[in-house]
Amino acid sequence: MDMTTATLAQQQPNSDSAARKAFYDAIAVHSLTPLWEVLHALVPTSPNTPCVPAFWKYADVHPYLMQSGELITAEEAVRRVLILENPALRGRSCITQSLYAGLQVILPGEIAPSHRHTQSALRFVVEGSGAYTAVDGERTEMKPGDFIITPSWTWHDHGHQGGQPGYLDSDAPVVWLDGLDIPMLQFFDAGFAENGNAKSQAVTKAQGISSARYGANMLPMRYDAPFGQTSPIFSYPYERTREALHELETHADIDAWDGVKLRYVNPATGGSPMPTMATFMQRLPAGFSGKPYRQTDGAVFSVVEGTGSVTIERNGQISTFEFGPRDHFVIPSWHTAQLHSAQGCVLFSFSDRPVHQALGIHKEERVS
Ligand code: GTQ
Repeated sequence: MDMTTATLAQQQPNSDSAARKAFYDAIAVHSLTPLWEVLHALVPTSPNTPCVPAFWKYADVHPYLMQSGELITAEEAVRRVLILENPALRGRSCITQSLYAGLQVILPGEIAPSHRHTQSALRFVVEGSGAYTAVDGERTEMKPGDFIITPSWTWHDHGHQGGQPGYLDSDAPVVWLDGLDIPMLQFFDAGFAENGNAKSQAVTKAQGISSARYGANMLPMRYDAPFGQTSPIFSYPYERTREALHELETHADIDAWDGVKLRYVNPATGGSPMPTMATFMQRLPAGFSGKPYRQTDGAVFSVVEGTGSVTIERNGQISTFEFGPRDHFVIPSWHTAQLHSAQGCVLFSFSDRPVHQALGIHKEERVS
């Protein structure tokens, strides 16, 4: 040991805060920063999301959706959407750190022009009839409660046929919830997009062909995975989901946390419909008082039918939202949630669970 090392080893560290501050300032010039000041925040003892629980009552949001229709056309806006922005993450266009949600409005006669992007999208139809979405040459009707997918990098446009033959009664705006993995792709810096050269893409397939080919609990003899890891079924009609949940509520055990809850699947894999987002539909029977649970995947809810309430707790902070049809709310990561319904209700939800599962970091805790 030479003298210099010996001297250094024996010295007490200079814990003077002014000395440390001077040191931090000196290293900052070299794009360096001390881990020890941020270690606890970087590696928390449990998930410590900046997101907060939030609630969007449809009666409050609806007038603004309609006003947006007076301010801008779907064509000029490209997508006329009011983003559901987490109140703790204003300016970041996201509802959780990894998910985007918004309410899109289309008026009779309008077209939201064709484009494609690497972000995956889900549509959950909130109200109205007469609209369609087109994906990869096939159109599907949008009816309330339907869950529809736009796979990554597929051309898609939306239109409202109200006023046209066969759609004379559909004179009201159609509103749906958009759920996209925008923040995730932003995080990975992996977003690409292109505009189509026609407002509406050419219809090249019969309506219902995907559902016949992939959605009848059967698959083609030589399955071709037309959308890669994404489900080949791009519309999951509410009619069938509702019927399944109703049967289960009547004839099967009710889960003490979830009521009757099913997950949507990619029929070819049994996995989630999209690689980045899982979707769920659940029915809470009348008189349901759910037990508390928490999970690492923050989840966005759209109320389909009925009424109820959700209590969300984290570190002693409690929020309670009384919900009814077309209301939306978010339960952030690792917040303890409890669902209640006196009357009975149906809830759609989506989260980034498949990503947690792919990374082996998904965690769920069900409190008895
Ligand atoms: O419908 O393609 O809410 O590209 C945000 C981005 C909807 C869409 C959104 C989009 C879309």
